[in-house]
Amino acid sequence: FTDSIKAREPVPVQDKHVIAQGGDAVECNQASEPTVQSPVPEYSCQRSTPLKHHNSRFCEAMELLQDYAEMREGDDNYMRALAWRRASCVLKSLKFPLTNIDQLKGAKDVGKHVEKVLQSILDHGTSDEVEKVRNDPWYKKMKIFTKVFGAGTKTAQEWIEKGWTTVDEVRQNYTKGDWRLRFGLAFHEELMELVTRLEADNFTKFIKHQCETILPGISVELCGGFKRGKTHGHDIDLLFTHQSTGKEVGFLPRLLSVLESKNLILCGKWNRGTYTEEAMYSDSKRTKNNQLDHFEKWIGIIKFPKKWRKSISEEEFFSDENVSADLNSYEDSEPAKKKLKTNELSPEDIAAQSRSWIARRVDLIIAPYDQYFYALVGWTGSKQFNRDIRTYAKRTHNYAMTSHGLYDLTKRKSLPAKSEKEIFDILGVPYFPPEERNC
Ligand code: DCT
Ligand code: MG
Repeated sequence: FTDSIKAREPVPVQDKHVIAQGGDAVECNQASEPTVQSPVPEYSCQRSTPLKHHNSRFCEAMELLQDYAEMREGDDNYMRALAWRRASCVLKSLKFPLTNIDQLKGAKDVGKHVEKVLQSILDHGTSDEVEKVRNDPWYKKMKIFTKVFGAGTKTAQEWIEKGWTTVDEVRQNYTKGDWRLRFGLAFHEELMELVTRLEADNFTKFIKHQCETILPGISVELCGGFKRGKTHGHDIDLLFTHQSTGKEVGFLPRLLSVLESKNLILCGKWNRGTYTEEAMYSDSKRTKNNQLDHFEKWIGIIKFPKKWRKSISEEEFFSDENVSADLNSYEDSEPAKKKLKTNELSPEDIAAQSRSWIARRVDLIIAPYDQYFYALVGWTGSKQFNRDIRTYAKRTHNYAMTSHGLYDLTKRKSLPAKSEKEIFDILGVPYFPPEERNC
């Protein structure tokens, strides 16, 4: 089955001078430059935000300031980061390139500080504030270190305090860390190479094929940035469900053992689902073990045979022998095989081997069908879209929204949905397809 949603019908052009889409509007008369029509819908989830837009240079600058604020501790910085992101989202949803600050009159989330930065970029092509951050040695190091799989801002800060400036230096000196960091450091360069859409499609196809024997009827959906139309991403997010709620129980361990038997798993962690009724209304806060939600999931690194980088014929693709043959060429090499079995081979040793695969970050998430469409919205993102639609739900309706569902906090009841469109309808938000949720 598929999520049977048709793309939102384009809003007809009401007047040759006004282009309106999903509540966001641009006044565009011949005599003057276009301006946003007031009021701009307050929440980014009420506006269409395409991947390609007209204001990249402004958004890049504001998101750099957001990034910088996010790396620094404290509530003030958290709020600052959010403010830069919100302003950037407004610019992303404009249907015209900004050429004059007055065009933003009436736009929400564009305060004096934002205006100052934008004005500077309009006047000089750059902003001193942005360039100062861009060249800040601390920021540069944080930027490098927080890209390592498993390293958050705290770990990155710790490495900077040790005086390390490159990932190589960390690799040579850092002996602590969980499995994520050990593999993240060893395979850093490879994991920094973005996953292509073709690789993501090939992997999805491969998984779907395995599912046919493991659990017929299970649905597999490629989510995250790829679902929003991105051609590259830092990982692959696959969401699974089964229309008969309950059938999905026990599926993930079976899929993992198939992947294991084909020697496709480099490392990873399986997390049991921790969902309880209470999680439904306990807002969108992170779970105890710092997970985004309570779904059963596997987070890890898969060994992608290099041939998955290209288009592959059906026959070649689904021949199991081909997948294992590729990997066996590595596994058979002695003493690697023996060492692997006895766990003597370190992540660094594995990375240094000549191999026919590359490391790719993969998340596998299981959603029971009665929570599925909320999970689909959540795992499609973007992160900011989720933030905004959840804030909107709370402030406008007193609903708690998570990837598990929508809960009416006043009436104390949950609001189930049978499609993504229904979720938007319940909330009174115009339906935007994933490609327009790139805020
Ligand atoms: N998500 C979220 N909050 C976060 C992180 C993620 O709501 N803090 C949601 C939104 C997208 C989805 O989970 C997948 O997350 P990522 O893979 O981190 O993001 P992405 O949009 O898929 O980006 P990329 O293409 O780089 O993987
Ligand atoms: Mg992703």
